[in-house]
Amino acid sequence: MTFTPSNRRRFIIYSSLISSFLFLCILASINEIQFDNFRKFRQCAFTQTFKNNSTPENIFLQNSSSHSNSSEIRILIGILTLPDHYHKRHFLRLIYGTKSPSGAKIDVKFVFCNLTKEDQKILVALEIMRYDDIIILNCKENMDKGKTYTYFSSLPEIFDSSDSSSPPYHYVMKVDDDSYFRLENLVQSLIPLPREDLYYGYVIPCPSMDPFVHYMSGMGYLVSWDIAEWIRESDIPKDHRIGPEDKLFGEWLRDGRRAKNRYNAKWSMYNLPEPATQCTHELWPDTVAVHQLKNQDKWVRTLNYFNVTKALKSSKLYHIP
Ligand SMILES: *[C@@H]1O[C@H](CO)[C@@H](O)[C@H](O)[C@H]1NC(C)=O
Ligand SMILES: *[C@@H]1O[C@H](CO)[C@@H](O)[C@H](O)[C@H]1NC(C)=O
Ligand SMILES: *[C@@H]1O[C@H](CO)[C@@H](O)[C@H](O)[C@H]1NC(C)=O
Ligand SMILES: *[C@@H]1O[C@H](CO)[C@@H](O)[C@H](O)[C@H]1NC(C)=O
Ligand SMILES: CC(=O)N[C@H]1CO[C@H](CO)[C@@H](O)[C@@H]1O
Repeated sequence: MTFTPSNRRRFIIYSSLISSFLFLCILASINEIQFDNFRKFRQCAFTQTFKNNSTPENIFLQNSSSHSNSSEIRILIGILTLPDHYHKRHFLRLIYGTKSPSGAKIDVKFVFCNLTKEDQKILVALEIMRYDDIIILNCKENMDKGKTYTYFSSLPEIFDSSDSSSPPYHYVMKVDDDSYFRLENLVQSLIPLPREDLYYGYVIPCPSMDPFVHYMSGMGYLVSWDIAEWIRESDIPKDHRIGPEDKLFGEWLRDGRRAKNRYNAKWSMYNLPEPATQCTHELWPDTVAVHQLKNQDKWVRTLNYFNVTKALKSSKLYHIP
């Protein structure tokens, strides 16, 4: 935006509005029980930052519960990928960047191991400066040699911050880069579920509908934060890291008698039927995730089916039939 004098004046007015509003938030919080203070302050501040056109009156009429409140679900979606997959990340940012569901705070982050090439040091650093959505684990890129273990067991330390919400995320996910998650539907499916000791996904083997037999498919699964903490602390995963990782994950939970809450999201999660197998399902409205989007054509058909560009505003700047 250009900084014309009138823009600048507006900017100053908004800034002072924001400051005085924050000040009032602090004042309001002082009277509350200590434990509640920070949350109230955050809600207050959060509501404000998303209003650029509020007059003082409607700032105060604005009910903070409509934006952010303590029942909001916090989810980390970790998409495991490789440092060189720049195009894939660009594409997935487009997909997940368009809309954030109400009632939830979802962070989508790309996860990989140590960088190995000189150009990555510049290119990945630039991405981080621009998007801040990358987690680099302390590991050497591998398949079935413990990346999943490193991912989950690193989270409690990475997000350990005494000033943030507790837990930092209610749920953490490991997601394949050829899966498409519909975040709105994901959140809806999580609302009634426990926020502790939960293991959620598409149960393998394909015909099984019993979430205790045996483990959730690598297309994408979700566990509550306490399970990530358990993975960090327990010897069971630590001593059993090498092998097919998602299957191992199920075995850790079985051997550690964890995840007494389980949710089988079949058939709202499924593989695309090409060719049809016992694991596949046709695209249908009741979908949380589609897997096996191995090429652009499959992505395009899927995104088209779910009307993801329906909200595109009309404008004189472009015309898309
Ligand atoms: C605002 O929220 C409070 C509870 O947090 C509720 O009692 C009140 O009715 C709400 N006001 C409006 C205008 O929605
Ligand atoms: C919190 O937000 C959720 C989702 O937006 C809403 O359904 C719920 O009523 C809110 N709760 C309170 C206490 O305001
Ligand atoms: C990853 O990189 C860090 C810092 O650059 C280094 O200390 C660590 O040893 C590396 N880990 C592996 C497994 O190569
Ligand atoms: C997409 O939009 C079409 C046309 O409006 C509608 O018939 C269809 O049900 C929508 N699909 C989904 C999955 O919502
Ligand atoms: C950046 C932003 O949110 N701009 C909005 C400010 O308010 C006007 C008027 O309501 C909107 O049209 C802008 O999109």
